[in-house]
Amino acid sequence: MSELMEIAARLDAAMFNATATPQLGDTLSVADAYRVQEASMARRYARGERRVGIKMGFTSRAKMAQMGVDAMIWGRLTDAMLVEDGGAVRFSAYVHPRVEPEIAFLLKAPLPRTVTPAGALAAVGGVAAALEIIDSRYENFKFSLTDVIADNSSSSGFVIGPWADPAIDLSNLGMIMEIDGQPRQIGSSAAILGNPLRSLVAAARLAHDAGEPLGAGDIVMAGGATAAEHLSVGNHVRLVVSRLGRVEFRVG
Ligand code: OOG
Ligand code: MG
Repeated sequence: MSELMEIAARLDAAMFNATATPQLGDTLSVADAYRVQEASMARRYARGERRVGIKMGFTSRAKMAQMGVDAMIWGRLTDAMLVEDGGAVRFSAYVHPRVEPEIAFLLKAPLPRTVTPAGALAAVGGVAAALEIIDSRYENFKFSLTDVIADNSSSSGFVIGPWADPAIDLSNLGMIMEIDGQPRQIGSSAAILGNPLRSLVAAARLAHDAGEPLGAGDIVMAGGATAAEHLSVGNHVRLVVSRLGRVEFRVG
């Protein structure tokens, strides 16, 4: 097995067994880190998981500042990561899960590599309030840029509220994330690159360059609008996005 395949197997096992693994350090190039991500995802597809879209990361200053990483990243989403709105996740399935407020897009048409925000919007069938459960497979939730890329950008779970009309102006929607009824993060969709549609534009380019262009039915998570919050057993997490709606889940 090549070194990249060995790292992919180690990260996949850390995810599967919900056990932290040591950081890789800055030993990989960005291109090799994405090769590791692709190889670790191939292991999941081989176990029957299906790719349903992609997630963008570090599209807001709040997220970059919290994690000390200042470049945009992306990762693959599978059907096994989808948590039903109002449903529950098992804390024991994760290493040290966190949650963050996001906006999700559902595509009704393919996106070319290069597209304007208005062009991207024309391919959107629905937009929704969404929560991302991130779970770094690295010890202490600490990583370098290439570490986190190799680890599928900490993708772990995602919850999507009812799809709303994409004609809603997404540039400045209030977002309140509550845990157990207490507001814990308050922000705006403007924190996501000024408008989450810009994240969709970037997603189209990155997915295309990886040889996996975005198509009808794909989901794109635009990235956290605020810092993430730690999850604990028993938590009830709820996000309300003005005009878009709400989404929630429990931790059992
Ligand atoms: C990396 C993933 C970043 C986002 O929305 O910015 C991310 C992490 O913070 O563990 O999902
Ligand atoms: Mg995220």
